[in-house]
Amino acid sequence: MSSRTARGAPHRTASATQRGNDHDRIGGGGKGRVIAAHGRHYVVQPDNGSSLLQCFPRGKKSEVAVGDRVSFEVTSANQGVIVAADARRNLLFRSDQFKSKRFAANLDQLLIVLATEPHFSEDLLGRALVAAEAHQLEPVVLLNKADLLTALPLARERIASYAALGYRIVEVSATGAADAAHAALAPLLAHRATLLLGQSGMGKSTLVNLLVPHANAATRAISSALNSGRHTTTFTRWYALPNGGALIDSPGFQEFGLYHLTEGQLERAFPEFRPLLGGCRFYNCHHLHEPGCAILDAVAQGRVAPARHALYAQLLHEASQVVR
Ligand SMILES: Nc1nc2c(ncn2[C@@H]2O[C@H](COP(=O)(O)OP(=O)(O)OP(=O)(O)O)[C@@H](O)[C@H]2O)c(=O)[nH]1
Ligand SMILES: [Mg+2]
Ligand SMILES: [Zn+2]
Repeated sequence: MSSRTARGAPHRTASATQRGNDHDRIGGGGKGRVIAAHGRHYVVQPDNGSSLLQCFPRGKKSEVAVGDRVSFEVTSANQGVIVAADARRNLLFRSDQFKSKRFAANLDQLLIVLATEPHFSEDLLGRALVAAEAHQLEPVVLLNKADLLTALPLARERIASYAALGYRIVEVSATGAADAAHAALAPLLAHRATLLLGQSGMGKSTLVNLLVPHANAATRAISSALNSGRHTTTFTRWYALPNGGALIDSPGFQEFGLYHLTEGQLERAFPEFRPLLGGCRFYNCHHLHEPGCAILDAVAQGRVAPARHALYAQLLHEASQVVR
């Protein structure tokens, strides 16, 4: 632990700052959590309950993510510098050939938010599930807006195959049956850090407002959001849950590159492939065109869905575009 506050930085404990008001703490320091990030500008919530700090990282080592635990020094009433970041348990990010984008760190669970309307992308659902598997996060698929009855049967039908793969599916209506949605979700979220992930307009921020008192996250009707050409939520934000745990809201996404995953990680991220791995004729089988491939056989026999194999092949193709 002490190594994390090294680099010769003066470091006072949180309890030392707790005694004074916000102005007295200038020059002091403490530990806290990064709850929002806008470029190199971070919002840190101090552990001792004092007010939020607008922080920059010290120096150039700015690889800080929402969810990171950090040590800070206070420079003015509501500003500070991040002097060190603790090692993180995990970091969820997406990537393509050119760049990577961090979602959040220190997560336990991924709540993949779908809705009856607007139509959700099955490609993005598949990618989010692969990301959860590869980053060892517990995935939960949430179908929101179950009150929109005309669209409900089709949405259920499109999700059914994921339940058959063993994924947990929860159906709620955040606005139409708010109490029931709260009752279904609160036990699932307690004592865990859960990232809400999904396309724009699925209801992520509406769920945050349901589950986090005083969150006041902006939400917007889809039509006006689409007309403006922007997502309602524009940055990732970490909210502490009243009974322990945290809920992390994120902007809707339209693409989910997983260029950073290796072939080995990819094949193991498909739970229906796992019992078949090792059954291929060639030990280094890519499961694309090889004779005697256990996975291609399973596709041919209808035991693995062609769309799932196609997603695997596409992700492998994308990952091979990167210079390793
Ligand atoms: N009918 C219905 N509408 C809902 C439900 N949940 C959310 N909505 C509406 O869906 C719209 C979009 O909700 P948001 O919470 O802003 O969606 P979001 O996923 O946060 O969107 P981005 O921030 O753009 O990613 C709002 O008008 C909500 O009121 C629901 O259960 N039923
Ligand atoms: Mg939102
Ligand atoms: Zn194979």
